[in-house]
Amino acid sequence: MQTTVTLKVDPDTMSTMLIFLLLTSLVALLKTGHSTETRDQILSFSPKTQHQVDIVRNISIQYETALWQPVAPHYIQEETQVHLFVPAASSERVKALLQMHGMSHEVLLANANELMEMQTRNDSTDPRSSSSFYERYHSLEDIYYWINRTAHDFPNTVKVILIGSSYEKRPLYVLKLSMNDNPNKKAMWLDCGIHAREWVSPAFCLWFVHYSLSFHQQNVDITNILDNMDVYILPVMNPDGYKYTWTTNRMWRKNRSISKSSGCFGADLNRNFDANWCTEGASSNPCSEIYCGAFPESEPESQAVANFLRSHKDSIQLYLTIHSYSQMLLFPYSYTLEESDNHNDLLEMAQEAAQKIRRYYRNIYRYGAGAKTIYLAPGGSDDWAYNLGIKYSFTFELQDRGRYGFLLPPSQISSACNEALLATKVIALKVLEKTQSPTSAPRTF
Ligand code: 0X9
Ligand code: ZN
Repeated sequence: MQTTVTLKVDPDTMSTMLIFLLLTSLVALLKTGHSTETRDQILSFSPKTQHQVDIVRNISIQYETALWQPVAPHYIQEETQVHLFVPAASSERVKALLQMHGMSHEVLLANANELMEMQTRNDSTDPRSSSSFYERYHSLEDIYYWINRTAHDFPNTVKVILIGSSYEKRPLYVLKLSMNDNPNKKAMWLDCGIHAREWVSPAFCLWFVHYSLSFHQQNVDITNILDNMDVYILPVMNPDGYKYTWTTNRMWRKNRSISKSSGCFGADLNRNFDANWCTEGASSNPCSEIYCGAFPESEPESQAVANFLRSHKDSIQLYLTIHSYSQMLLFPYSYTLEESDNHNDLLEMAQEAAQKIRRYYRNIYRYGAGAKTIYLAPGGSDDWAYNLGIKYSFTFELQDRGRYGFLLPPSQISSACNEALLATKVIALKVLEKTQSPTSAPRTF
């Protein structure tokens, strides 16, 4: 049996109830606001004076924070945006310090923990999940397994080459995609994961291989590229660092070699190549995020890559290295403000790639020589490869521009990779056009 109760409330009681409801929601809101303080956060702010710059530098050194942008305290400047990862434990103190010194801040991410959890969740077993293998981030073990399985599934076109091992003795595997045995075939190189925390980078290498193997003979551009070039892909250049971001510290950048004198870990592999090594823009302090290592190629990871490129320099025409974040297409030089010999060629290629990304995906990529576009940074793999003679050399900085930074949600992997793939195709086709003799011009459909 159903009973209906009709409540009659006079206007006075009604307004008291409304006030009560409002107050309780306000308390709840305040409580939620407070609970975000117990979460790791990403703050954004811009110091306006030299004094504020000094304060921010000190905060980033003294507190257990991680600078996302710029890469090291040295680069913090007046009127430039700082993105700072602040662990829950120091969040209130850091915010108070900023406020005390007249710097207002914006919370870019209020709950970084939730995003980190989302990135490592393996929802492949969840029947409701619609994302594919390539739309998720993968542990190092999964990536090693994937490398083997890919070579096994495509025995005629994919080979695995062991080019060396990391400081902690993990294998550095390169996949070679080769669709035919044409004589004097050209090649391109693609590496990912030089910086451990830039997870969308290895995701791109996997994406590229999958796309190449799925769309060769289907898509005209990738067919042209693969029919005329072998492709060498190193999915994770810094396996020790990558592993460490999965197990211990999500914000780790460098490799994991130990410097006995300081007790600090890691050299920045992108400061360890022999290209004006350890001059302005790198640090000789082993505790710095941009530590250049003890000497050029002191790190087994950069040495393995350099050795491989040296021994294949006659065939490799294009060097591509993938980083994140900030959406940029960079080319040499980064170690000097001087222009490279083929600056205009490189500029034109980067411009065309950026224009296409804008047209097809409505995303803005900045482009230009590294030193002029971002900062002086010597010892980089792109500049070193360029000076070795690989005249088409690019660094891509993938999505986003700071909304999620290194914590790009898995749902955005596909758009980040698709636009980088488009840029790769534009540039590789241009390289073919510029390097091939007229008799062996690429096939057009
Ligand atoms: O500083 C870097 O190594 C790269 N930026 S990142 O934020 N991913 O760390 C830019 C590399 C540009 N090229 C060279 N510095 N050679
Ligand atoms: Zn990087």
